[in-house]
Amino acid sequence: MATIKSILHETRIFPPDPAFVEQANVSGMETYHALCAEAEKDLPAFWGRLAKEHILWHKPFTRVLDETNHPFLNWFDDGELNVSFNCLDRHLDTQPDKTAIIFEADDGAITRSTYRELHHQVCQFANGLKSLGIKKGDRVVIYMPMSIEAVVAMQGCARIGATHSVVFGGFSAKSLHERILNAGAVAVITADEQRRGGKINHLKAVVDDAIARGGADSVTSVVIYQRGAGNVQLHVPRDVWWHELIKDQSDICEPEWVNSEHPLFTLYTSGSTGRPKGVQHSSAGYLLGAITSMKWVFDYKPADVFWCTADVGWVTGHSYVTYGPLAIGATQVIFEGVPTYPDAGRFWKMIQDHQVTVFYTAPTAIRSLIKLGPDFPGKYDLSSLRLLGSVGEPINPEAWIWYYTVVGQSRCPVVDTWWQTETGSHMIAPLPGAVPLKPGSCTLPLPGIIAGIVDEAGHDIPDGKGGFLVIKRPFPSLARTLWGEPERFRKTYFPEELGGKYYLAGDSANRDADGYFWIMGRVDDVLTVSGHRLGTMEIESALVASPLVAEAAVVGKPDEIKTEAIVAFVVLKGSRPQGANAHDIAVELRNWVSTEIGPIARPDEIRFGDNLPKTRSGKIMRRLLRTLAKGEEITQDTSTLENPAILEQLKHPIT
Ligand code: 6R9
Repeated sequence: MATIKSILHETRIFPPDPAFVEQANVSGMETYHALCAEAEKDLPAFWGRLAKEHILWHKPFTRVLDETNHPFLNWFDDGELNVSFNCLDRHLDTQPDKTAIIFEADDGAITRSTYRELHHQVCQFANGLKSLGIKKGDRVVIYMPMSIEAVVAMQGCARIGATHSVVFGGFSAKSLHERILNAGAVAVITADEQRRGGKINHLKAVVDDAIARGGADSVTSVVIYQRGAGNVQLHVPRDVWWHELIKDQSDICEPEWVNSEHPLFTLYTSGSTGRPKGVQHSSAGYLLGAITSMKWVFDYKPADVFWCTADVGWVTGHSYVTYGPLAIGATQVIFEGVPTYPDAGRFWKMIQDHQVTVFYTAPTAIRSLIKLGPDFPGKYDLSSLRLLGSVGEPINPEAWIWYYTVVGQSRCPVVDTWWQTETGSHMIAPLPGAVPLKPGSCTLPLPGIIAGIVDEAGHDIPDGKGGFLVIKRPFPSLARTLWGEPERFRKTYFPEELGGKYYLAGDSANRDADGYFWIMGRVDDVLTVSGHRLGTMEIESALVASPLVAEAAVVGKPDEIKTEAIVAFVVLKGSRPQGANAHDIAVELRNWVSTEIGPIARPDEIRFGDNLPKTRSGKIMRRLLRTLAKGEEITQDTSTLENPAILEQLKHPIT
């Protein structure tokens, strides 16, 4: 049986503070266990109860789960609702004047929208879309900067039943073109420009370039939100300014009632190989996952100021900016810029200024802020914070400890949330008023999520040995298919070899004796070293535990004796070492890993860079590093790479 060896030994444990437990939405382990037991006893009854409690239905459902056509499942399938109605109209009687969004621009300017105002903005814009002939079932591509308008655009589509497909504003014309074609979009919503870190990015020009590449005749309208000076080439009648479009529109727009399973959005995820996949989500099941996780994992309270730093171009920005926080009626912060502009204290200053209580960001941001400004949090008053979250990659235990002690002042639980574009909402994450935390572990599955670890044949692997992470039973927020590619959906996520019933996440993981999950990385990233299969994450975490190291990525390169040799790409907290100094530090770090976790994990080679190659959502691109480790030229698509210049530094081994 091919298990994956776990070599990380993390023993620190942080039980929840009694005061936090007392006020928590899910308070104490007994309550958590009771919810899990309710779900295990009768899974459809459990989700059916929650769907009735948390969603406003236009037409109530009578059936919860239909598995006849597995893996293409139907949830609540005779019910009707509108997601935008559930995010906006439901608050109009109870809290119309509550601030829904506090928007902070790159230059610090602040704009606010109450629930009443946001409702008006969405209705007007939805009427504008209708005036362009856009209707239920049409696909609309959104290519916008972080802004209140980006949320309005998404909610506006949801209001009229159009399926949106957001493309991150940093993607190239080529990627945008591919996505427009794949979706068969009838419209693109964009802006003249985007401002991040003091730099201007001309979005509309990229849209023009993408459409000019041909085959995009389905696109009959381009709507442009004016963020900057408005210097764009207008292609009339195709192009229309946002402010012109909404000028005479009514601020009342009756929502389009759609079936539970109506596609709310598709979102392209690149994966490590192959063409991007258009992950397609439902309306009701998706919304339910966003709402329950806001309450369980973020322990949402009406007085919270919630801030998820993700761009709406990623799933995190869908579930925890556009949909989850609005559906539960939260006040949230939306930020246009980057964490390091004007300096590495920006996040902390914004937490202070807006009195943020729940803060959710990615390990890549945490690690880069440790490198660039470890003392910055101390300059600001962070006493409003009560909960911290992490998402996107495994958070190395040392980065976790910094986040917990320096940012959270050892007062705020850290929720490390494991989930994916495909799962729609959190899957494995601590409920902060119940589950004791272990740095580096995303802890236990949410109630109703039946997770497991299996080998290549789909058999359970004993605790303590790593294998493939799967979800064994259906849950409402899972993607329904890949846009236009149902067979690819089945083969990728429900492979025959595993029996066809389990959702295969594509990550490797290990479960400890307490049932805690430890994500070891993508399955493609597992190394085979002298007959042992090792997850890259654990070696990286050992490196990051060294006082010298800010970030590390580990890959394998073919080796005649060991099968694979371990190559570590390392970013130091100080500057990049050169010459003999680099050589000495490399020796020191190799020995460090050897003493920390054992000689088996000792890197054969270390290379230093000022940064690591990352995707635009901040994930380390290990496939490029594998090519560099082998000494080969890069032929892969690097269009999603945030910082291509880094590759040059990482090309050569230290001599
Ligand atoms: C939400 C999101 C999904 C992949 C996933 C895994 C990695 C995300 C993680 C994590 C360890 C966490 N990942 N959260 N790994 N711990 N808390 O990031 O979606 O962009 O689709 O990426 O990200 O490898 O499979 P997506």
